[in-house]
Amino acid sequence: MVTLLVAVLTIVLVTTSTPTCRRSEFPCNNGRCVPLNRYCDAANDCGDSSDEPRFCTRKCH
Ligand SMILES: [Ca+2]
Repeated sequence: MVTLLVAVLTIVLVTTSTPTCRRSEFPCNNGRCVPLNRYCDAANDCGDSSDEPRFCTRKCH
């Protein structure tokens, strides 16, 4: 039973610690989420410029 509890706790921890961005959002490196249409728009929306990679293709993935 203890193993099961540990497994459940691990799953909860993993799912809550990972950035939960919507499908329509881009997950920033700093954990923030910005709308995908803000990706590669030459404006630093994340705050750490992770939505503005060096080689922007203007393609939303
Ligand atoms: Ca941007």
